[in-house]
Amino acid sequence: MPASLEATVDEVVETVAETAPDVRSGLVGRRSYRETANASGERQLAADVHADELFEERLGDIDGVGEYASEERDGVVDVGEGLSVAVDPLDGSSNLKSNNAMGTIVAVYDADLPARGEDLVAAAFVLYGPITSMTVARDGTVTEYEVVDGELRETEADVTLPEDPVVYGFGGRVPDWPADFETYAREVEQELKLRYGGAMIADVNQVLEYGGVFAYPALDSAPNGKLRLQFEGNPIGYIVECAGGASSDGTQSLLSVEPTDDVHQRVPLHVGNESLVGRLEDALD
Ligand code: P6P
Repeated sequence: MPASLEATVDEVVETVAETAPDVRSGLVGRRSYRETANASGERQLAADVHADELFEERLGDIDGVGEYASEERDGVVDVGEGLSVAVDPLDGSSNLKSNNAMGTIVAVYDADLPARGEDLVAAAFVLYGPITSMTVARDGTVTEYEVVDGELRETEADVTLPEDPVVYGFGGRVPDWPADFETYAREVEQELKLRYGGAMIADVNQVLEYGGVFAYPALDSAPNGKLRLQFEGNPIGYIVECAGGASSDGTQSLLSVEPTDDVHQRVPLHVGNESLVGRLEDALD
């Protein structure tokens, strides 16, 4: 990657880390729903909007960032020239009312939005767990940090999925699963331990730590699933693939999915150990 792009990616990563403590402290007192809904028709918490405003202001100020988009905004915001940043400011924000883990997802594309996952130059997530951590994928490797006073402290270099899978987590309601996915799920639940908490970042981090599979599949009621390609599918697929795992929309890597002109395009999302994702694709054949 050219030095200028590397420098911009460095600044995006540092800005997200600096902003994470403000997002976390801003959760207090912002657990109420607003009258508004986001472009995906989901109710917005005050915390969703607060986090989005912080990221738009600070990421949009970076020289070398040209576009900003987020799950909480209808369209793409032109903020200058350069890389495009797509953000899920508070992934799993419905967990705020029950005081459970949530995250922030950031995708950095060297292309205008909506972009293909193959145009990613970096992706990261912040996990607001007992500890605020940040996981960053760039140049084919994944690094985990603790975020301390907005500073990154490396805790694990070259994060790689363990070979022997341990956990699984599948979204959607069982009666809404297509029959072929349900058959696959019934096999996996005989082999692994259930870890599903309602915030993808926390569940995917279990897969990165212990090995396994996370999916929010196509549903009978929602053939394209629930999660968004630009803000969730591409960055999480990129991170898991950089960690030696696999991603799929059911037939191909999430990074190969053809984007439509809808920045909020949904995609069935499956990520985890290659063996488990391969079995899933065979099951959906
Ligand atoms: P459900 C959170 O709203 C989210 O976008 C993901 O973080 C999470 O995996 C999923 O939706 C949870 O959806 O249907 O289980 O509430």
